[in-house]
Amino acid sequence: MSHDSRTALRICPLCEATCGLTLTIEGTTVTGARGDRDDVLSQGFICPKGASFGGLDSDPDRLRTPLVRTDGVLREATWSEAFDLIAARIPALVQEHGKQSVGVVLGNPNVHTMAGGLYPQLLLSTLGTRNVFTASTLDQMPKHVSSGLLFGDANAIAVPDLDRTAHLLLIGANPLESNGSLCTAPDFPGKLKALRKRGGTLTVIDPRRTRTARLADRHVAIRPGADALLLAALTQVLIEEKLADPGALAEHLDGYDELAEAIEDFTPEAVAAACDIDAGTIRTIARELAAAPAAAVYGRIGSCTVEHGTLASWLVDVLNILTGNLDRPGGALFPLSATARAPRAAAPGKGFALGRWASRVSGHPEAKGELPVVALAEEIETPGEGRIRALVVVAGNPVLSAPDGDRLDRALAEGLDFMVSVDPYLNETSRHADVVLPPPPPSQSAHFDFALNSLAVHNQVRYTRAAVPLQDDRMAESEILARLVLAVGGMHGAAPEAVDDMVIAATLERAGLPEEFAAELTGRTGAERRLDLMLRLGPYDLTLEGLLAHPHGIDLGPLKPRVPQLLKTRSGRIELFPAPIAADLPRLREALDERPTGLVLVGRRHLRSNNSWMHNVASLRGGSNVCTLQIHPDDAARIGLADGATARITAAGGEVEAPAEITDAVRTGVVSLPHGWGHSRPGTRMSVAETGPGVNVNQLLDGTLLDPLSGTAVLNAVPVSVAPTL
Ligand SMILES: Nc1nc2c(c(=O)[nH]1)N[C@H]1C(S)=C(S)[C@@H](COP(=O)(O)OP(=O)(O)OC[C@H]3O[C@@H](n4cnc5c(=O)[nH]c(N)nc54)[C@H](O)[C@@H]3O)O[C@H]1N2
Ligand SMILES: Nc1nc2c(c(=O)[nH]1)N[C@H]1C(S)=C(S)[C@@H](COP(=O)(O)OP(=O)(O)OC[C@H]3O[C@@H](n4cnc5c(=O)[nH]c(N)nc54)[C@H](O)[C@@H]3O)O[C@H]1N2
Ligand code: SF4
Ligand SMILES: [Mo]
Repeated sequence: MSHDSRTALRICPLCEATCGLTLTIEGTTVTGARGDRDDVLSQGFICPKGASFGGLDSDPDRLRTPLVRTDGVLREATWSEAFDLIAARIPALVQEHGKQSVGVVLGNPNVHTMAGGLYPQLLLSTLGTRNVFTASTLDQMPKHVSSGLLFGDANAIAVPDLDRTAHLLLIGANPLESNGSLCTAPDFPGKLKALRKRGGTLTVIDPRRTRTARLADRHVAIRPGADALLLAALTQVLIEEKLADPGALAEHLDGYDELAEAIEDFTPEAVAAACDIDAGTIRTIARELAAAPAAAVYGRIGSCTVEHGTLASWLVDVLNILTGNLDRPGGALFPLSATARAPRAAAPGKGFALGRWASRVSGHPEAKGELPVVALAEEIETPGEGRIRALVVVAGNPVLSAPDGDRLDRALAEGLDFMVSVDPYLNETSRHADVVLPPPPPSQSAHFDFALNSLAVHNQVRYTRAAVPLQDDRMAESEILARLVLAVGGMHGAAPEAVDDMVIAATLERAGLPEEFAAELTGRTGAERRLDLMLRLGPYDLTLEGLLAHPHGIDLGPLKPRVPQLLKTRSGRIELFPAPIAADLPRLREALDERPTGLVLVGRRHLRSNNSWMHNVASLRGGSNVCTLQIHPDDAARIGLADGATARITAAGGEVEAPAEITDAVRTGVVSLPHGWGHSRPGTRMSVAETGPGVNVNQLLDGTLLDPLSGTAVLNAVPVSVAPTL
């Protein structure tokens, strides 16, 4: 370390684990990162991505200034030029073509930034558009829908109590690579090992023998897309064999008899062939689940981004409920974050409605106020009233992350009058923008996990201020988004704090508190003052000052039962068998007889990669982090494909070529490609990523396959054909 080096704490924003990092800083550059041993949640854990924080932070390809398109070319511009242009264009478009003419895309990193937790909702309410698309319909929307229907609250998501459970049934998740999702748990691998060590059991359902599966007592290589059938059969066994015992939840349940009747025919024998799992194994899994002193069923990407994603997500909770494990220590519990509204008395709520409106072109029902991302391109391309003419993208790269990127790419290039991207990189999506607004690197940003704290396996709260002062030419992302709200809303030129003051005033009014309360809030920025208010109104009576006094965070204790206070259904009860689910069940019954005749595609994640935007960090590249087609030796032999040879993969949306990686880690009948690759489009500035671009797996999808209840794209269990290239 040189004489001027120092350390600073920073919560890692690179995945859902939210590890506390201790950064080494020389001058204004982050030169190292290690796990913060005193962090109340992560206790020193770090992964290779967190360790590469410095490289990612100081990536020379990060944009330093806004870009503004003049004469067709994106050029560096000042912040005022950028916002002046937005203020000149968007309100005028809305004036002429109406509110629906502006679409909004919110990408995944919004859950990893403080700004993303505070401003997008205001952007949407200011614009008043229904053309809202987020990464959720490429991801967890099925879980929101099933939670909305079961509990009346789309954000009431139970997480497995990893530290106390005795039995974990893990479906379509690979936390050894992903570090966990909808389950914030630093050192997920360590927690799985600890579960085994204390005598607990781990069962993994995955068509691939992943690193997670290799840790398990039992790995079941299910046929992709069949999880809802498996879960229905597990439920059927619990009911038929009288193993169901919801325990304390019994008095809060509605619909048990209807459920029992509806799934009667999903017996292990009936689903076995479709799942390619023998009926005896299914019965054993169900019995073990029921017999465990405490157990949790947990499903993730492989159970969500499939044709029956909502049914599978619902059945995960049904199993937790029927075994008495929902809302019980050691089972699956609802976290209570420090910025959540303080719990209210148990009472009926407003319930959760689906399909309150529909997309203009294909009539896809909304879910949670969103339309499916797969509908974005057609909403830009198809003429008529309500066509999207301007697009605001915040932290999203749908050209790579959503199905049929080529089509979306063309729509963005040819179909828009105006586009704004808030993004640190000039990438496959932002290259189409007329204005790119780059947030500062993470070291120059404060961090608070508004979303992920409500998914954490242990209640806690942490806040880290910027580790490095904001450079002169930079603008904090909170300020960028506040100014964006003002510019699109016809209030350009007002102070960005005005946005925060409005929110604070509205929040105080709702809480029945006097306006003057605002004067008591502390914080250096509007965002901090809002955090302070949320902490004060939250369930733990905290303040920003109090939190700042605990730089490694405050431990708020293990998860506790929250039913019935948490329920917001109209009945005030858990709706075990909601009508939209009942209406979708016949589709699952049809799947009993379906058998794929050819190969199906599934995805995979690599520890040292993250969706589409981390391939530009040289130190994270290489090794197993490559875009190869994994294929079983038997399938490869049948096709005549040699290891390392180029495979051509063809499907409804197009074709791509990738090197074959022959491995029996994928089951027969299944091939796997990772997503987020395909960095070969011109006009981007990702100089490292483009040296080994890989291919875009999502080009194989045409966007027609989706889970109808949630609008979530089918990204797994997609029929493909594979051949060697000549
Ligand atoms: N085939 C297939 N496709 C998938 C998936 C899959 O499993 N298989 N997974 C899906 C899932 S789960 C998800 S969540 C989506 C993700 O879909 P997206 O959110 O569209 O994709 P990301 O690659 O996460 O892109 C995030 C963008 O945010 C930018 N960014 C990074 N940090 C910041 C920041 O601090 N502020 C701002 N404003 N921008 C930032 C990046 O440069 C990038 O442009 O992809 C989905 N696509
Ligand atoms: N290193 C890294 N970490 C990440 C990300 C990343 O890109 N890289 N992305 C982040 C994001 S946005 C998310 S949403 C999370 C996702 O977190 P996870 O859900 O843990 O992500 P995956 O590693 O994609 O695991 C999905 C698993 O499902 C399996 N699968 C595919 N189809 C099926 C099926 O039909 N049935 C079953 N049972 N299994 C199936 C796949 O083989 C794969 O092993 O990870 C987050 N963390
Ligand atoms: S596990 Fe996730 S949060 Fe923790 S260091 Fe790695 S990338 Fe960061
Ligand atoms: Mo995701």
